[in-house]
Amino acid sequence: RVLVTGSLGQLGLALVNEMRTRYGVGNVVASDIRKPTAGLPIAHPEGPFVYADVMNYPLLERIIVDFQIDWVVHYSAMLSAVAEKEPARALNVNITGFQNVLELSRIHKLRLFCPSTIGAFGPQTPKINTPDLTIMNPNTIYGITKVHMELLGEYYHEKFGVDFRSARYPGILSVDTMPGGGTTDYAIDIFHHALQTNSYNCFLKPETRLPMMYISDCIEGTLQLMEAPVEKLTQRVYNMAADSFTPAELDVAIREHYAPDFQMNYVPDSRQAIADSWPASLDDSLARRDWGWKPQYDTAAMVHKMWTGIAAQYTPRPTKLE
Ligand code: VAH
Repeated sequence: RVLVTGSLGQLGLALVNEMRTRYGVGNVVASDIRKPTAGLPIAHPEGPFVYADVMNYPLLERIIVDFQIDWVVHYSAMLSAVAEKEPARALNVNITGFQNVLELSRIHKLRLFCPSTIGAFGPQTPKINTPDLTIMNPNTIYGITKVHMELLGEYYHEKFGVDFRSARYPGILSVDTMPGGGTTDYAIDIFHHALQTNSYNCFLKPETRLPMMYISDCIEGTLQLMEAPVEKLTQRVYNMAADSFTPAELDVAIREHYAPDFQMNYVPDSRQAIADSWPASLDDSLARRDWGWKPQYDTAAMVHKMWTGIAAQYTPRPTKLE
């Protein structure tokens, strides 16, 4: 069975829904520090859910033993922008939470996937086609905790044989699930604002180029890496990319194809410095070579998927004729 922490987040909801479809509803145990409220897009609400704080080591071990878990996907984390606002809590959740899951993976011989991020790179990292192995030096709490995660996961693999796997995610665009306090959230917010008010105050500068990916590519790639035969993996942590775009390019795409009088304003805030420390594009050739990574959505396809998917949410359903 698989345990997914952070299962009610932007990515967790999509991963649990897809895993339950593929592996069987009862074989995917969802957990989160939040409660599964009505309105969340939970495709299989009858599936097992356990309210758990990743800081609670004994409770995590209880879940692993009672549910006979053999894979863990550790999605619990505080993302870049929120982690800068609450550093102490972010260190607890992102570092102690991961260490709990990693130690339990060692003791109970679990396969463990924990996502890293483009946020693990820093201002000195080469920005174009950033390779898997390069200067890291992130200057955000989030990035520091994710480099810690990568290094400790690799150490546990080398020293104790833990089957640890990780992929550095770009910003992820999704229609049905909302982002959780990151710097790339503008790329989702823009569609909701454009469709509600035909305008958007973007918190990043127009030319801020960041690697981005559509959520179904992210979930598909994550499952490919999780299911890959271990002998195919030449490393523990892989870059994973699809395309890169800027707020200005989104603005043009929306006005050209969907809303000609859409009004984009630029009001950069503290997230600009975070975005400026990240790469503009990634080299993910090793993921493509080792475990067959192949994204389906480029920027135009992502924009189309986001606009049509989110527009459907704002189109008032025809009221039933009395
Ligand atoms: C964030 N969406 O912005 C997350 C992600 C690549 C960025 O880690 O913090």
